Amino acid sequence: MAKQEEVKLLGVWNSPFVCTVKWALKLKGVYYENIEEEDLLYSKSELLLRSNPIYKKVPVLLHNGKPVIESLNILEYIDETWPANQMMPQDPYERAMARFWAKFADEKFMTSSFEAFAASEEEKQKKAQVAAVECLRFLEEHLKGKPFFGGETIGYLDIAIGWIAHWLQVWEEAGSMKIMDPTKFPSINVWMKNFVESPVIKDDLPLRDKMVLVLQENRKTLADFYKM
Ligand SMILES: N[C@@H](CCC(=O)N[C@@H](CS)C(=O)NCC(=O)O)C(=O)O
Repeated sequence: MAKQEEVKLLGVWNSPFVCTVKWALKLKGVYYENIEEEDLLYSKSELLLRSNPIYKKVPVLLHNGKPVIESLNILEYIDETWPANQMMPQDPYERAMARFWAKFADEKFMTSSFEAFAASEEEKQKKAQVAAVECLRFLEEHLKGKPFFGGETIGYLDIAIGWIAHWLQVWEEAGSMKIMDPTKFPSINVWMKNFVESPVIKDDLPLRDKMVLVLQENRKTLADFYKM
């Protein structure tokens, strides 16, 4: 990285979206300054409001002062800006597919699995749990016994949906429910282990027990905030 470059990451310690960006920067060997929001749900910093006035969400990557927002978009920006350890597949069809699965996991799987933890009513929780299991079935089919979605090594899709390997268990525990069944999803099960044990990932995983505790304490607040 050229000396004059300045890279800052605005985030919070327990955000799956923020961690995907941390993993990508680590994979690329990019040094960055980590800046944490203190109370994201109730009071956002001036820097966040200025950098992401539309969504007011983290992560925000500040590259030489210029903000890049939306985690999947940030991952692609990182891949194009620092070409070492290419994350995106070279083939245009494979790239389109990787983007598709990343969006699917974000929009369908994350929403349903988080709702299965947080939803205020039991019926809503159960419905979300069924929807989440269905998503996992599709991901299992897509992975088909490969060590990583990127093939033999971690790629864009692994990073983009890597939160599954760590956060899903946290939501299951905090919500006293189960989505992941290793006997039904053996490839995903192996991938989860491969992913969290990988040298690029393992040092940038928020503490599991701390996350469970925080989620249990704030379940109602989160359900209200996300209108679940
Ligand atoms: N689609 C966004 C989602 C980011 C997101 O939801 N971030 C959460 C933290 S995990 C946030 O900033 N929440 C504050 C809010 O919703 O006001 C992305 O991929 O970057």
